[in-house]
Amino acid sequence: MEFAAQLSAYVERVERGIDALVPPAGTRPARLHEAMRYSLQAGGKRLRPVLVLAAADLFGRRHNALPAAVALECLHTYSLVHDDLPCMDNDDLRRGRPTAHRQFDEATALLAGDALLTLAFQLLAHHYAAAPALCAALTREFADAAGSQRLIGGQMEDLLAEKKADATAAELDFIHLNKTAAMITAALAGGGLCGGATEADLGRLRETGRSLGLAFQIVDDVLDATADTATLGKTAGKDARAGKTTYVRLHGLDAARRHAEAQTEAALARLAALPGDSAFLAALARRLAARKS
Ligand code: GRG
Repeated sequence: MEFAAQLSAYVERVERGIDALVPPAGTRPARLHEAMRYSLQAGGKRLRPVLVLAAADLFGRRHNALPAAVALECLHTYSLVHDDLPCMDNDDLRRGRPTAHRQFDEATALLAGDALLTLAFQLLAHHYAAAPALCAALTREFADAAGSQRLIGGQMEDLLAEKKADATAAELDFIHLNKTAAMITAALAGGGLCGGATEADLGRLRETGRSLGLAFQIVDDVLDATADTATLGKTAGKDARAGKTTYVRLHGLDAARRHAEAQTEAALARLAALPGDSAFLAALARRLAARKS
């Protein structure tokens, strides 16, 4: 199948999975479930759940990877909802729509984020109960990636770095590896776990996720500096206005672009060492490097 058709087939599977596995908007308390669905179903690239499904397919899909894919999108969306709150990034626009606290109110957005985080682990517990070893491995992979030493730790250091005149390149790497690459790594490893990957291949998937995640974040920094708000669907130019240390600020636009290319090449080399047909994942990595939003 051609790349674009394969990507939309994966995205459609994810959309159907979200609709089926997340409580309906009318579920009591309706305002909370409406807010959860509002943020989840606002669009978004669905990068992480697509990576889960595509990584599982590399290994012949021993277990249905869809609940894991939806769980990871719930975790990612919770982090966006909380990141947008007034006490963090205080943003008005996300995925081309008003942020959750603008559409509802701050308390509802906070609770919707909490509920999405919890729902991720409910989905794992309920849908992989018949495969306890897989259930434990997925829980460990996702909890480690989203925890205090990875996603939340990266966010904490990001907030601390905003208060400093200049963060160092090493501090910036810590932030990007944890705030961005951890969830992308968890997506590939989670898919590998569902597909029945060996430990060696799980290691290769995690290395791929590290490079892909770094490339993704550097491109994000470049887009923040060069694209407009309408194209991005979120406020553009925020990093520079906030005086934030980014790859672009530390190294300049050209070097940032070269660095993203080098990380993409590293990801492609690691993908090539995996069994199965990794052509879709390789094409996705190239698309991410060239993306405009
Ligand atoms: C609140 C614990 C906590 C963490 C927040 C997600 C996040 C961490 C911050 C948002 C800002 C940011 C630049 C995060 C890095 C990861 C990233 C680029 C997220 C956006 O992911 P996309 O572009 O979003 O895949 P869509 O909307 O397409 O899913």
